[in-house]
Amino acid sequence: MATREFKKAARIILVGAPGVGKGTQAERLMKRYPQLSAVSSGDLLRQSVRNKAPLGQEAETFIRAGNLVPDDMILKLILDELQSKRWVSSGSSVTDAAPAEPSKNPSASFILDGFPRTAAQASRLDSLIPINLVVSLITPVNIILSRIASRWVHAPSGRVYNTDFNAPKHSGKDDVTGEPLTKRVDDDEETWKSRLKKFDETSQPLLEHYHKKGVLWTVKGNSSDEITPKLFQEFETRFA
Ligand code: G5P
Ligand code: MG
Repeated sequence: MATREFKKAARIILVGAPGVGKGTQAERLMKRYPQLSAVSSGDLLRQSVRNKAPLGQEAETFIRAGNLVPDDMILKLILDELQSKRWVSSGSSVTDAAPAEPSKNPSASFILDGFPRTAAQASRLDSLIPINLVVSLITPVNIILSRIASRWVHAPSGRVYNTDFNAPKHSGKDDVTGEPLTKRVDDDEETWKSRLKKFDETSQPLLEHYHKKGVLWTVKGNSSDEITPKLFQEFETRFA
């Protein structure tokens, strides 16, 4: 795939139901636009669980139950990550009244996958850095459900596979490291339904928050392959 360059800094959030393809689209966008990097709040949490960090141990109960982890917990994790990537300055806190002027340099472009998840988290993020595009990804839930049982992940990197859609080159093995693939603890049908219920409860106020700011854009499709070209087209218009 040919790569493309941004002319403006893109600060993007991906919002969508569990399994809609946020991680899949983030990966495709990073391949097309090498200036982009992505942070997935779910990957950060799972890494913290794997490392047996105190925050991860607390978060695990919420993740296993398909609930959202408390705002303070996720905000601390995200703030640390944004600061370590220098996307926000190290002096920033989530209580700052107004964010510092963000870099206009296209190399300061990023995607947040799965954060913020609630209007309260969005307000806290506003106090750190202004987002200039919120992508709401929509696929019918009956289509998404069929994907969940076929998902396999390489836990250390967060790379995602699917035995029907994006199979690894060698069955059960990560393409890059050859290490074994595993299932996510929250990928059984019951837990997925709880995650979906949470999404239904929290996403409308979240999207409304960004609609009011004029940065919300919605894209629909029955598959990731249908959505990707629409995303690329929109990114061309806005940032390239
Ligand atoms: P996560 O990790 O953010 P979810 O539930 O939001 O989890 P998830 O499951 O990671 O989202 P996704 O990234 O939207 O889904 O989807 P994906 O991985 O790209 O695609 C799903 C599968 O379908 C893959 O196997 C992929 O290959 C396949 N696929 C993609 N497209 C297609 C297609 O077109 N066709 C087919 N057949 N297959 C396809 O959050 C996890 C937990 O962390 C906590 C919560 O507890 C949450 O439940 N958390 C937070 N808590 C509070 N606040 C936050 N901000 C939090 N963020 C995370
Ligand atoms: Mg994901």
